[in-house]
Order: sequence, then C-alpha cells, then structure tokens
Amino acid sequence: MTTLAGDQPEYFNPVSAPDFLMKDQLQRLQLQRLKRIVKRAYDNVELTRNRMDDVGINPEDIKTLADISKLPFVYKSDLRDTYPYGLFASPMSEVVRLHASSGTTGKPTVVAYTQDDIDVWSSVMQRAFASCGVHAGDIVQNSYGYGLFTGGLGAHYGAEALGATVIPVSGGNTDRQLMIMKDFGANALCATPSYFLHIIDRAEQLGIDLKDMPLRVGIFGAEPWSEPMRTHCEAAANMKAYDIYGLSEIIGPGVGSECRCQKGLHIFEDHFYPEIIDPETGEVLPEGQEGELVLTTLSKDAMPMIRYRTRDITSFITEPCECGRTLRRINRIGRRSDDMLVIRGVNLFPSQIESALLKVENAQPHYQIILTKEKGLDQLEIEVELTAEMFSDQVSKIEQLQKKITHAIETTIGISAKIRLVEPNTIARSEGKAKRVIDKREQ
Ligand code: DLL
Repeated sequence: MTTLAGDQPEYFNPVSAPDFLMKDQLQRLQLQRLKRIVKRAYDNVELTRNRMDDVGINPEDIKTLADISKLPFVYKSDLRDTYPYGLFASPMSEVVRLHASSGTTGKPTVVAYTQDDIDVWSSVMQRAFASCGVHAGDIVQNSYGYGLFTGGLGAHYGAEALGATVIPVSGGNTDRQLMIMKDFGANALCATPSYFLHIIDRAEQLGIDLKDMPLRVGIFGAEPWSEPMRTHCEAAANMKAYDIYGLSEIIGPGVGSECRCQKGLHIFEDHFYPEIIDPETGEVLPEGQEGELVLTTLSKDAMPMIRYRTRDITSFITEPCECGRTLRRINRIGRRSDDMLVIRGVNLFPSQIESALLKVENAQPHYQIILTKEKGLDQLEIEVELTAEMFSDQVSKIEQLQKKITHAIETTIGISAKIRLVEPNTIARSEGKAKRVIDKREQ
C-alpha cells in the first residue's frame, strides 16, 4: 500500500476516498447513475431516443450493469451530424461552459457542461492529481493549452480544487516557461509529452539542467507516449512522469490516471463506465483482451454520452493494483484505431517509431513520417533529428547512427523505410499534440 506524505494510507485522504470503494458499493452506484443518465438522454436527446427506439429498448430495460451492452453506440460522427448543440440534454440556460475539439476537417465537435458537470470534472481531476502524488501546497505549472481545448481549464480547476497553487501559463513560449518554472518553484508540470520533450531540448540549449529545478511530478497526456519516453523524461528532470487520459466528448482530462505504481491507468469508474469491445463486431470482449475502449458518462448532465466509441485501443489489466484502488485499470493507450497507417499492406502506428528511436543510443525522439507514392507504390520516409552534438560529429559516426536507426525501425515495423537524418531543430515542435505524419499519397 502506498502512503501519503505523513505515512497515512491513501484511502484516508477524503479526495481519493471514492477510488477505494468496495466493488459492490461501486457497482450499486454505477447502476443507479446509469439508469438515471439513460433516462435523461432518452427524454432529452432525439438521436438517443431514435436509436433506442430502433432497437426496441427502453430506459426501464436497464436493470443490471450488463444491460448496458443492449444500448446502441454513439460515434464522433454523431457530434458532427448534430453540430453544434444537437446532443445537449440540458437547456442552454443551464449550460455554463462549452469546449470544442478541432476536427481534422471542417467543423469542430462541441461539448457542454452544467455547473454540476464542471464540479464532477474538477473532482476527477483532483483525484487524478492526488493519485500522481500531487498535494495541496504544491505549485503546478499548467502548460496544457487554455481555450477550447479541455487540457488547460480541466487541469486548472482540478489543481485549484486540490488546494495547489496553479500557474496558468498555457502552452508555448518555452524560454519563459523555463524561467517561470525556476523562479516560481514549480514542483508539478502538466504538459503533453511531446511538449515536455521540447522543454527538455530547449533547457539543454540554454545550458539549464532540469535536474536542478524543483520539479517532482509530470502529469503528461493528450497523446500516446511510451515507456521508453517515460524513462527519458524522468531521467532528464529527475522527476516522476505519470500518464493521464481523457477526451473532450467524455469530459476532458481526468477520465483516467496512473497512480504511483505507474502500472496502467485507473478509470474513474464511478463517473465513466468503461467497456472494451471488438471494433469490428461491436461485441464486448472478455476481460484482458485488447480492443476499443467504449465509455459511458454516468453523471454528465449537459451532454450524456452513452457507449461512446473512443477509437482508442487498450485492454483491462485484470490483477488488482498494489495501490489498493478498486477502480479498474487500462493499459496505456498506444494507438487509436484510426491512426493506423497502412503502408504496402503492413500496419504501422506512429508510436512504434518513437519506441524504436528511444532504443537507439544518441537518437532523438523527434521524428516525422512522410508518406508518398512512387509508381503506385507507397514510400515511407522517416525524418529523424540529430542532436547539435551529433551534427558536429564525424561523417562516419553519423552514418553509423543512421544504420542503427534504420535497423531499429525496420525490425520494429517489419518493412523497409528510408531514414533521413536532419539538422537539429528542423522538425516543427508542438506546444500541444504532436503532428507526426505527413501523408502525401492522396494528393
Ligand atoms: O486530449 C484531453 C486531455 C487533455 C487528456 C490533457 C489528457 C491531458 P481531446 O483533444 O478530445 O482531449 O483528445 C482525446 O486524445 O481519444 C486519445 O486518442 C488521445 N489521448 C488523450 N490522452 C491520452 C493518453 C484530450 N494519455 C484523444 N495517451 C483521445 C494516449 C491519449 N492518448
């Protein structure tokens, strides 16, 4: 059992108490909330009512938690088709906040919150911080973007509710971030992992050793990242790096979070009911099998999501966690079913490149995948950035590195790739989610 500072078991902390409910208590609460939210969606959202009528199911048919599998799914496209307010279950007079996620094409998808929804969101974020070992009195530098993106305000409200001091710096202006981090004494940092990578690089260029900073905890999420990346971040700043998961459609950050065991993410199941399904057939998979995460909001009033298809691929971890939390855990989300690239018939996920690069000494996880077509055949080129140090090295050393990277990547992905080493700082840095793929095949 991990303990709080002061040697109290974590479950003594009132913030974290709901993480330690007995299984039957939790399930009773889930069922009670599920019945209420299904009825609310049926009564107030036309799309839900029509879909449920189509399959001949009524809110009264939900008698057990297992009955959830009888309900129809909701897809991202449903948010687009009912843009902007078509899935709201509350009148606008009760909606206190809107957020939106920028779609890759056209209109964003809009999400809504009542004051109660904002309070639930703050409470789950508070629990997420607590499970990563952030306490009242800590100084949290919040480098998630503020605005329509849920990262900034989600982390902000959670950290304030916890009693921490928030620095609402948002993303970008990295030199200033570093100055603030040092001068204000930030001991926790919220950022996307790719932005933290950028912070590490910039610190190195400026001759700043992050290990001398008071940073103790990083709360990283909003995009896939890997175990080797964790090791890299933790070593660079002598800190602990935790994974936090969430999505706007469900609430924002705070759907799930790692605890101090760093072995998977606990889902805050009293508010978000998770299922893992076969993305092809839609069937619920046996516990432990990998598939698509489907989430139901159990207490979100303004915009209930019943069986929302996240497209995120993961699996449940079946053993209980050493931290004592009874909340179910999922494995890190390494990929989405829709970010799979098919190259010459072989499936490739960008996160595989990150893992391969981090296995090669002196290679940097700054990369970009460029896809083109030559004579009808897919061509895969991967640009990988050199460090300033390597760049000034002998040609033979650079060639050696190129060979090692080529080998590491080809053995990971199983097809040949052209590796192009590029000058330091030539690949665009992200202040939020990294864009790793440039697909020129359709143009
Ligand atoms: O990214 C919410 C968030 C903000 C989460 C800050 C964590 C921290 P969206 O912009 O709607 O919301 O994007 C949601 O991002 O379906 C996943 O594909 C991906 N994602 C989020 N967290 C993780 C993570 C925010 N820890 C989409 N690991 C999700 C992998 C993640 N992917």
